[in-house]
Amino acid sequence: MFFDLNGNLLNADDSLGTSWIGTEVTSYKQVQKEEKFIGLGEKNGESRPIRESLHQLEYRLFRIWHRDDPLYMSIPFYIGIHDKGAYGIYFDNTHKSVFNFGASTNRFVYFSAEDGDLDYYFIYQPTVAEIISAYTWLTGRMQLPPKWALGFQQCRYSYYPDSEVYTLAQTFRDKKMPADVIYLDIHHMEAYKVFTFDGEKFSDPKGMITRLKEKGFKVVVIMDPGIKTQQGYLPYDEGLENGLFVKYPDGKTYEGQVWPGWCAFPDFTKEETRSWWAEKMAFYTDAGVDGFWTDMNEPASWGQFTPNLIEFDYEGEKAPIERHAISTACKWPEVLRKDRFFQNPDKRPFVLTRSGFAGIQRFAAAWTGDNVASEEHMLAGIRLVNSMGLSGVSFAGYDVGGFAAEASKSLFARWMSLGAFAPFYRAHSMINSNDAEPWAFGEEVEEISRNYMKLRYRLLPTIYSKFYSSSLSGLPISESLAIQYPLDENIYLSAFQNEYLFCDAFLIAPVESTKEITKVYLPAGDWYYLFSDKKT
Ligand code: MIG
Repeated sequence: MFFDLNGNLLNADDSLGTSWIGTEVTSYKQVQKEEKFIGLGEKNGESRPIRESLHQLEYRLFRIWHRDDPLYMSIPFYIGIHDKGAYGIYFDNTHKSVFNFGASTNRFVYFSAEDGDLDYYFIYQPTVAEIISAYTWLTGRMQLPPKWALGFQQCRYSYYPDSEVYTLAQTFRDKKMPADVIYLDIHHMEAYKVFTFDGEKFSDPKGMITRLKEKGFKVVVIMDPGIKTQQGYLPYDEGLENGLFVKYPDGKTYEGQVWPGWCAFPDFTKEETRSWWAEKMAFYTDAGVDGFWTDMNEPASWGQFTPNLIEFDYEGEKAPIERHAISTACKWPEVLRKDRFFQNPDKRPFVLTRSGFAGIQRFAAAWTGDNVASEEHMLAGIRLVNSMGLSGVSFAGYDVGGFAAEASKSLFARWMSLGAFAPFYRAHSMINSNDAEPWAFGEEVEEISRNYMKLRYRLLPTIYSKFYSSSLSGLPISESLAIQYPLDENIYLSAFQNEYLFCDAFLIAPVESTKEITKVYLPAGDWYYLFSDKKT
């Protein structure tokens, strides 16, 4: 049982306490009166990424498993809120886990893992904000990213060849739309092989990046962890020769299929692999690449069912994938943070990741992965980002405009305006989809997009300051109202569940682009209209 200093009961085990069934370990907890549960990063347990309410964890079941899951980020941390106080629980176990907040039982809530230890941290602080701060004290905080990473970013699967990339950059400038970053998705590589550029599509990568820099753009490239098993391809030969790949217990290299075909997977739980990869990064930094986008790092492979018995070195201890699937999810982005491959040690790295575990915020920003161009996904993305913020990941965003399917004009315009109030502001779209740049939806949408992009840049001093304070406190930039108003029942109503605070200053009330009017809930405090300064 956990009490505060005044004797208020915060949390207690059910009489079943902790139990084992085989290797599976479970902790059963009582539920306090009217208790709400929030957190768990990006997980929501259902088909992605619809959440029913802000207290989405109630009555729901969540599985955490490091595979190519529909929601990629695994953060086993949640916060319980009731009228006697709030607390956080961080279940420090990387095995396949379940968090059951009352699905099919009215007796208790529980969390369990298939294997491993029952190590959990119970965090008590007087406020939800301080709980998050304490949790990030433990698991780490975002390092201040370079300022350009706070600007508008344009992505597509994929922009090529180089002439198309120039045109894209020039169009932003011609149209006076502020933007800082252009992404190169997987087609920049030759046959999807990491550490290569496709010589036909990009004959002079360094020259191209220099020219883009002259236009004020940074270039971020995608990196997939799979290394094509092709003799003569240096990264494969070196990895094989030096034993840097993940192996079966009999010492044979594990191979799975991804974009390049059959691949071997670097074992990032080995220092040798990490320094090897860091050295190889010179390939990109020499060409002038400024940031890296780690994808498919769950790790994903076709079939999505990596055999359980493959082994990771785990700093010499040897551990099966269930213990260290976080190798590629966390250790890999960590490699990219290392200053050693940046010629200029003062340069702040920018890494964007799809996958991660508790603590990933130290190494990378996160985006919510493949969403769909729909009103529901637009709003769900906001809740996911807010939920990641509750779980320590401050620098997060979603694919503005929707990755799969086609956005309507109104949806795209609304998404661009909401994205201006997301920590990470990037438009992205799927291969073979229509053009989805901010000017591709007609003049009116272009004008709306430009206005919000400009507003974003006007707010940059505020946003940058908030990033700085978040790097010190661990508190989110995009903030669920449950942090400041945990006992206000209204904020949990589904009508208001999408509202959030941005940079401590703005109350954002997202609404479907099909709606002309909506009810907004104003929590306690004085509120002013942004565009008129009038008090509400
Ligand atoms: O199997 O690199 O989520 O953003 O454009 C798809 C291609 C692989 C998934 C990422 C998406 C990216 C895409 N990638």
